[in-house]
Amino acid sequence: MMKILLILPQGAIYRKSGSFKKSLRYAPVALTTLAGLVPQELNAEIRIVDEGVEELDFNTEADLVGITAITGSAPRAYHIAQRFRARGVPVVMGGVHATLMPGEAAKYVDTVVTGFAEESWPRLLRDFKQNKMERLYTQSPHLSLANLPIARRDLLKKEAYITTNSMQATRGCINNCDFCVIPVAWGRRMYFRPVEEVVKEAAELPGKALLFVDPSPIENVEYAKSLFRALIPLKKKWVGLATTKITKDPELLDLATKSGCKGLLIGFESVTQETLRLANKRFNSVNDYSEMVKKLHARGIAIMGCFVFGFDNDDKDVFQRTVEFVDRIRIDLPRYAVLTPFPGTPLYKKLKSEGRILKDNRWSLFDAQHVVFKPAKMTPEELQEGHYWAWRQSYTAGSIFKRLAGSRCLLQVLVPANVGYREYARALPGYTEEVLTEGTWIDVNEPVGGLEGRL
Ligand code: B12
Ligand code: SF4
Repeated sequence: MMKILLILPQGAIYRKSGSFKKSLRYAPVALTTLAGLVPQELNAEIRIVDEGVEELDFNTEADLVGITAITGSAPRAYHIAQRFRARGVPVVMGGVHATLMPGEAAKYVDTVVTGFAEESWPRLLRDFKQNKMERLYTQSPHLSLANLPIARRDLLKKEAYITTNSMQATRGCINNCDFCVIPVAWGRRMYFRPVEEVVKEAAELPGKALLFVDPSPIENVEYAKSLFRALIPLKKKWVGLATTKITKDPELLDLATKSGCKGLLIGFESVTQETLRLANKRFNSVNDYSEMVKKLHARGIAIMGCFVFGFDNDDKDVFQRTVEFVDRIRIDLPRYAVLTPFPGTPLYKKLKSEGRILKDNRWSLFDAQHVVFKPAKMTPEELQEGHYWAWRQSYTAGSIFKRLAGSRCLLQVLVPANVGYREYARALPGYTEEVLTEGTWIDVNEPVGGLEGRL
């Protein structure tokens, strides 16, 4: 019987021993999806290890290892690959970082898979069985998300997550925000699962809660409306991600509410309109933010609001202005990121051409919590300290109380989540470069190209 070991490596902050607690953690989707895609005829034994909730045993028996990685966890992925390959176990890597940097990944693993793998992964496994696995598998030009097998949630440590009912209806995004990886890695287009298949899967999941990991299913309004309409009879409650556009279409918002939407992760990004223009996120309107939040709260929808620090327009006042704004408009769960030039993005190209990337290739630091470039209107240290300050300030008891008292949405989830982020905020400064790079491996002296590093 073929033994397949699928691994989700985590950076130090998010590892089991780190500061990202269960109250913030829901089940990951990539590996359960890949496990579901393993062809039946291979009769394989599959194990999933998420380093966020368990320790990886490097001696685990396996015929083939599959690793997924985002940029911040790529060095950890390479380290893990090196350990298994030293034992003679072949390693395959896929996911966003391998898609952005296939040439780099190929130096550390046997096979690289780029793009969405619904067609290529089963093909790879059949090739492996016949001893003819290739070095690179790319996304099929005819990729379809119809008739897909159901994700193997049964392989997860169920008790380690707030919910294992994570799922998806769409992939990709049509927008083109300057700092975002999604349009670069997967193209500016969306892929859709047939609505009836999504609803069937949702109906069969246990309990009332659902979590959609789609970057923004509402970018195709007609698809989103038909999905929401079809979800209404299930009487489930769901949280997901969406752009600010969701509040601009009253029918869409009403349908989302009726379908059981209880929480949305929204990228507000900045409280300055000019910054949004520079970041190519013009559809966000700062003047509307307060009204938007009121509209969502009035429908019982809580908001995880994401903000980014370090844009060229940001000066040292940006932290205080943002924190005050977040308190004033009552964002239920604020999340701050440091602007990060992920490889391949327009932002990366701009900063690289200006000689402003300070930590190129030090991917462990590319976790959106650490400064890896030279900001325009402050020093890197001021940006890092201001970022830590904003996290701490937004998660003081006073701020949590003010925000939640003003919102009163989904309190059974948001009180523990706020407490979880309070701990996370306090722990963040402890994750220094030394801590983050420990247990990871990448030969930083070796010059690694950007997208030109493709195979
Ligand atoms: C949901 C999500 C989250 C959730 C994760 C919840 C969870 N439990 O899954 C939360 C909100 C917690 C989160 C956090 C973060 N996230 Co996030 N997240 C996403 C999002 C929107 C969806 C991920 C997903 O599940 N997709 C569905 C699966 C099925 O798709 P997939 O992973 O791409 O897998 C497919 C293929 O890539 C391929 N594949 C993947 N792995 C492998 C492995 C093998 C062996 C093979 C063969 C194939 C393969 O096959 C799959 C099927 O086709 C993505 C955007 C995106 N569209 O991917 C961002 C994204 C991955 N996140 C991103 C970032 C930056 C972060 C944070 C660092 C943000 C922050 N500010 O702190 C943190 C890091 C957390 C951590 N643990 O390290 C970036 C990564 C960029 C980069 N280059 O690193 C992305 C791309 C968003 C973006 N716009 O830039 N995230
Ligand atoms: S709207 Fe969100 S997912 Fe789409 S490109 Fe912009 S940041 Fe990325």
